[in-house]
Amino acid sequence: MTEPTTQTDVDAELEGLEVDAPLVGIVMGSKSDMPVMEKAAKELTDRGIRNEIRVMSAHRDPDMVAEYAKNARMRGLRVIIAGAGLAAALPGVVAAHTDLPVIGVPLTSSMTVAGGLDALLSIVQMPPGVPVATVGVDNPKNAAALAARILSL
Ligand code: RP5
Repeated sequence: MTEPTTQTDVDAELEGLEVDAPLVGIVMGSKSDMPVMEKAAKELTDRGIRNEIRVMSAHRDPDMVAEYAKNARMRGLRVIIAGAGLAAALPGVVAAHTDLPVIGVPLTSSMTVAGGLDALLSIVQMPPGVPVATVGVDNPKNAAALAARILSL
């Protein structure tokens, strides 16, 4: 690729970048969450919405989560879907580091208590001023549908 030399060239370059940039970031706390969370990616892709999917744990990779969330808006993301089980801090920590809308997906896992109520309460009970929109347990498809509605605003 040659260096752009005029404003028109620069605009064309930026437009090209935007075309390829994902609009929705999907993150989850563990590889073990992937079989459920990839349904959000499928739903978005079926709707023609560009997305990316990443594994990062609020507890095991806190620096990675902070960096991802802080850079999200600059990278062109407009909504972040975050799924986690157990003490599901990931959606809240992402919301603490970005002003983009964050949709939390409570997940069941091998050590789940009360059918995912542990993760549900961890995600939905955010302090005032740091909201996470929360969908039902193991329901990433609804998170994708909500992301689509937010993008349509
Ligand atoms: C959470 O702990 C993850 O989101 C996952 O749902 C659960 C179990 O993680 P693994 O032990 O399978 O990595 O942080």
